Parts: sequence; structure tokens; C-alpha cells
Amino acid sequence: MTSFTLRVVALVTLLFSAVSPVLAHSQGMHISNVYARATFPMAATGAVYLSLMNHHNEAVTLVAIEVDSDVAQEAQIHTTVMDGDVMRMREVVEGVKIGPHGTAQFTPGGLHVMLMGLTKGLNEGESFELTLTFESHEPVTITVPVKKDNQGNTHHHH
Ligand SMILES: [Cu+2]
Repeated sequence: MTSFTLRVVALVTLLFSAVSPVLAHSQGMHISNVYARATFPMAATGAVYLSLMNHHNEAVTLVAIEVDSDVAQEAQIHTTVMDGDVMRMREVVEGVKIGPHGTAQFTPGGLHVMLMGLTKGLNEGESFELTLTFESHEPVTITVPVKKDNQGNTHHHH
């Protein structure tokens, strides 16, 4: 009997130690540095930047981003490519794969979330929600603050 109880305790302990990493696993996407660049009121498009860290032991693929229709018609994943001397944006339809314990940086001039069909522009100080959907991982909803972007060097040409 005692030996049976001990075995049960051992089994339960084993189960918990096996289950906890799975629970951590399900929350292992860490999203930081989130902001949207403020636009002028009639702007049709806007951009969101963020860092997406994958704490899993497997690769995770970001496949789509959802935005409330109060904010914009659609959110797309874009990348920026050089076409000769011209920077062009391209939709990343295949999704963004982030390796085990890897990070995807969405930054000006690179990957970004493109908001298409903004309803009223993005005003500094406001915020809105985006939902990131993944392959083999539950969706993650984030709050995006709208900020003025003063860091771009592109405005220093004279
Ligand atoms: Cu874009």
C-alpha cells in the first residue's frame, strides 16, 4: 500500500514535470517593442513594428494578422525588398518562420505589419489590438500603441 502510494506520488510528480513545459510552451511567444507609426488623418495605410521572440524548441510560423474593421480593412505581413535603387514592399504570403528560440524583427525598412484601408488614420496616443495567428500555435492578441516615429533617417535629406 505504502509502496503503491509512493508510486502514485512519483507518477503524479512525473506527470506534472512533463506537463509544465507544455504549458510554458503554449505561452512561449514573446512580443515586445510594439508600436504603430502615427499617420496623417486621411492616410489609407499604416505600419506596425514589433519584435517576435519564439521560446519554443520548435520553429513557429506567423501566418496571418487580424485587425478590427473599426481600425482597418485588412492587416498584411510585408517585407521590404530592393528593386534596383527603389525600395518596394511585398506581401509575405508564405508567413514568417521563426526558428527555435529565434526572433523576427519587424522594423522600419524591413518586415512590418501593413494596415490596409485605415478607417480614420492612426493618431498618436491611441492604441488598438492586433491578433497574430500562427501555424500549430494558438493566436496571440497584442495592444499596439500609436507613436510618432522620430527615429527615421529618411526625413533628414535636404
Ligand atoms: Cu508595407
